[in-house]
Amino acid sequence: QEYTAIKMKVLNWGEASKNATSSPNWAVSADADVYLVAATLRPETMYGQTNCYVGVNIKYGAYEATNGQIYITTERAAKNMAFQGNSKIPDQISYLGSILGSELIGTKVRAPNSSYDSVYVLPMDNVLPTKGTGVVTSVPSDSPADFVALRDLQRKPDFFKIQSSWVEGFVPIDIIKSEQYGLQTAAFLVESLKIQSQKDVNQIEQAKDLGYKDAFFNSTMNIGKYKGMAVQDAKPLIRDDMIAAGDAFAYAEPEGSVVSRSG
Ligand code: ZZB
Repeated sequence: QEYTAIKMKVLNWGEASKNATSSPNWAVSADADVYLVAATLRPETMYGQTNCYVGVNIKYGAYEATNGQIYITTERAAKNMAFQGNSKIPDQISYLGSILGSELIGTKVRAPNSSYDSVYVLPMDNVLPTKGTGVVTSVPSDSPADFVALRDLQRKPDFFKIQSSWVEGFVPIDIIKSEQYGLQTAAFLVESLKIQSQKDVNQIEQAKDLGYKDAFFNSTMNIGKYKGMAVQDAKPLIRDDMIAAGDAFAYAEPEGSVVSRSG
């Protein structure tokens, strides 16, 4: 599986990271260049990022990349990156310390290409530790899972132990135009499949499949440099632009290494 790894630079560490028992010294040193790295199959949707998701119980690590920057991912992803030439120590992880997902909540990061200057790290139930980097960037306009998770957080901030200011005002953006679903594909699919919450994992999976197909075959860009172009054609161009800008890098996952919900 060929992903695009999106570099979300840490702008401000949240309170939870400071109180962490495992409080890592790499995070405390103010001028460290630290990024949460999110794996995506949809680089063309980065204009619509409103937040970033982690799993609260997932253990993340900080790893030094070839370029000296610090990447936060799961250990599994760091190993894959090392084999793909993206570790300070060739072919081996360059481990600096660990941090729990719950300790990342409330941290403010830069989401490259997004219309929002900075976004918050938030909890999502369905983040798989065995897929991608364990960090998911959220595009609620086009990803049903992201839409539903953000809506849950906006409805019940206290239940999810987040501050409402981390989700208030983060409105899904019209980034892609679908012939069938309009400018808000995720909302359309969530509504028509009657998805209530993050717990409806099977319907979310179904909505995702419909969303992928429609975006690839029947949609055009509604924003950015390639506005008006078919998504299918814009996708590799936007990916290349982001890599050239230093906002992303290629990340591949060996076939069969991913434990998916659908088996
Ligand atoms: C941004 C995005 C925008 C995504 C979109 C999808 C969509 P798949 O399809 O099952 O192979 N993702 C990445 N890592 C994880 C993880 N560890 N746990 C849970 N979800 C994860 O999965 C690839 C997609 O699942 C990725 O692409 C990411 O969300 C998420 F508009 O990134 B995507 C219709 C889908 N639209």
